[in-house]
Amino acid sequence: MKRTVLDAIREHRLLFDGATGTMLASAGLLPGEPPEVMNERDPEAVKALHLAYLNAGADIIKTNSFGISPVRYIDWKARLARAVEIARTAATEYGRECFVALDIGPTGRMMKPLGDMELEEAISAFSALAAEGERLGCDLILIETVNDLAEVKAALLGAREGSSLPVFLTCAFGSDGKLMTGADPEALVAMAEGLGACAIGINCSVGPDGMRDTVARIVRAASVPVIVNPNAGMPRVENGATVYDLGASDFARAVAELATLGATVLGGCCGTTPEYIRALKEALADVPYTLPVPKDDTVVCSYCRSVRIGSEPVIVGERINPTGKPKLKAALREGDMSYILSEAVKEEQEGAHILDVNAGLADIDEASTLARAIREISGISPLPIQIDTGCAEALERSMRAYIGKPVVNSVNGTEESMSRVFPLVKKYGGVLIALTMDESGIPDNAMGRVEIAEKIYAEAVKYGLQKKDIVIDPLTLTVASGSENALVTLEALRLLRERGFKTSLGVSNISFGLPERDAINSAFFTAALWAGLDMAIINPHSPQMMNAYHSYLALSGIDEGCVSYVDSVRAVLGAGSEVKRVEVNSPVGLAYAIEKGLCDLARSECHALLEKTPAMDVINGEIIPALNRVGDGFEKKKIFLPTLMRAAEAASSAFAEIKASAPRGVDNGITVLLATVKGDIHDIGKNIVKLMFESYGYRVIDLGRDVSPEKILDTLATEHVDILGLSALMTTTLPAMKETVELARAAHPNLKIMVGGAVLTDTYARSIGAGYSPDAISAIRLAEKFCE
Ligand code: B1M
Repeated sequence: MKRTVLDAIREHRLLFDGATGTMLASAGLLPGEPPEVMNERDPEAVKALHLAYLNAGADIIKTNSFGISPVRYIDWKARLARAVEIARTAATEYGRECFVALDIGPTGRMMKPLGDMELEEAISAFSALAAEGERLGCDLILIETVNDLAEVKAALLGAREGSSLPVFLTCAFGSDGKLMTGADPEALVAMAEGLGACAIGINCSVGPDGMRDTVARIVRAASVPVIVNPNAGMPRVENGATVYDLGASDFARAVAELATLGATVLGGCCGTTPEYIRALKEALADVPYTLPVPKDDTVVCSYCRSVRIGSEPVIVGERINPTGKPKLKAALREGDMSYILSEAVKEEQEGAHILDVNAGLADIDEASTLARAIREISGISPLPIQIDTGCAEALERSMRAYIGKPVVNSVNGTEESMSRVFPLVKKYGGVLIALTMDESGIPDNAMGRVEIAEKIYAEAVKYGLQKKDIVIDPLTLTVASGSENALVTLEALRLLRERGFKTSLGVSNISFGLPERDAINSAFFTAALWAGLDMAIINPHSPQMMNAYHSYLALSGIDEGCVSYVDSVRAVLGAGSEVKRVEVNSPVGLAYAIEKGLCDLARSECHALLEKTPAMDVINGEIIPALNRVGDGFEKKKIFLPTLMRAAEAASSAFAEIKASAPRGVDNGITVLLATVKGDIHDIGKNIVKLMFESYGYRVIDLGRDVSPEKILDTLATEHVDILGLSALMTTTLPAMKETVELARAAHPNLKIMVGGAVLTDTYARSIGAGYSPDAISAIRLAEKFCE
């Protein structure tokens, strides 16, 4: 029987082939054409390329199908069949052991919330491709060049649902070592391994030299083989053609160095040729082959942040749980996400590392409420989520939709619970909290709880789960109902730690039914931390709890130089034993709401402000500075695209309030045509300028954003326009502005033209023959001057 690619990998290093698109260009692929057209136009050329790579030393060839997808082509099945047939024929002609990888690229559409692609739509597309690839005889699936963690999830889930082939994954990391949506290598590995990827790595991007750190981090995190398929250096455009600076031998030397870090499957991407793969094979001859070492790290992640459990204790915020919280209950019943979102933001500010989310109310649809709450919270908070539910449907829906690797709260030692929860964790990935109770209840002694932990673990292994993905909660019973209760839990923590388990506790249960709960909670919390607690589910708004936490970090030597302790000091003792809060980042205000992406809060704060502040002051004093701070954070890679988008949405919500309250001026008979130029989707500034024009009595024709010069010229031809106003926010869209101004000027020599937007200067505006206004009010002044 033929060996599988996974058998082969266990025995020797495997090489992928190199570029397809850049190679096919020399065989007749025209600029701008997708490489898959060559499967129809010249199948022999594609087969010759596969054979050239195999003869150069490649063990795995990629089908020429990167762009083939149900999302792009109605006849995708026929196209895919052609691509696979050519690769299979080449493999047969080659005659020696080699593997055909079904090459799957991104769908080409952005996933929600960055674009309009629903997760389920993407999953079905990937699933259909994988099923067809398996049917056509591929040996493995390679998902490559994906740079959004949401698409990685859709692709892996789809590939696993559609086929039983081994799934390999390579992502296009930026030079900052992150995916476009902010995921670091640890987050990618955590999520992808959880979703069953058999090998994980990096392709395309910055060339082998710029990948070193990212590869080292993937190798440190991954238990599965690591793949490295780089470009032949950073692409550059020279005389209209894309060129790559690394020659074959330099490329081979650089990739061989990455092999010494522990990468096991190597090959090339754009700009590499069979010569590069041959050189790589030679360069690797002396590099010893090592298989990946299984890692013991317990890691969860959100779309952009990973959290390691076990190195130092982590805080799980418990506030988004309706038990005993009437306001949250009301918010869940009414679907009021703004309250839930502000709680999430506050917990993050207070120092939580993970957010527990529970929507368990008897009289609501828990499955859809929980999934919605998790989706919305993930949109504004970078913290990983702990999905807290006892409802099977709610758990599956939330795990399926969550972009990242969640904590799953919880399973217990009953047959019913384990058989319900383990398959879901195996399918979707997650770190599971296991409660030490079973059909006989909660043992009253520490050893009894440890035995249940061992039983749960033994059963989990049967489902293919690993110890690192199970965190044991030895349970906290209130000390009010049994004087031994705290001691039993603390002893269980110690015993569990000795047996190599990571642990979690819902700490506040210890004080149930007692007054001054924080006093008992914080004392117990400290003791639990010293007993080895890894994950504490607590109320991060409690200064006593957070002080206990930071004191522990300082006293245990984790917080070197007490830096985090000093930073965290936020509570001072007042008269008697009363603890007074010193507010940090008070969670109010329009600017705050925009920066945190809280749309409802932005709207209500803006509404309140407008009662006492002129609209222009609200815009200039709150909205623009907040957006500038967000833009700054984005530029410095402190925040990522989804957060930027949420902030923009919140700013637009505020702006809608301003618009609704703005009086329309008396018609002055002058018409302004406004547009944001082609390629640019920033329109908040343009909308402010529009509002200003309207309130001064101008008639405005607003063509919106990303507007082509042709559309502007058509409108100028059909409408009477006195002033053309163009906006652009990016250096990359300045050429479109120049082109539009030149065409408009040529067609209408007397037209008044003004331009604006953050990247523009007076000098640039003048150089393209337009007037410049730095802000909305100066746009009015300039228009007045134009019309004098
Ligand atoms: Co993006 N974005 N963004 N963005 N975004 C910038 C512009 C950026 C500077 C952020 C950064 O990196 N620091 C950067 C551009 C870098 C550059 O080229 N130099 C950037 C980038 C890179 C991007 C993406 C490429 C990110 C990505 O996908 N990787 C992407 C671009 C997609 C595209 O356009 N093809 C992108 C996307 C987005 C969002 C969709 C998330 C969102 C826009 C939502 C929307 O507009 N509906 C967004 C936002 C919000 C910003 C920042 C944070 C804020 C822009 C803004 O609204 N400012 C921005 C950083 C920043 O500027 N600080 C940034 C407030 C607004 C009132 O100011 O538009 O300047 P402004 O308008 C002022 C004046 O300039 C003037 O009056 C207004 C009021 O005073 N004015 C005119 C404007 N137009 C005028 C026209 C006139 C007269 C005056 O006459 C006609």
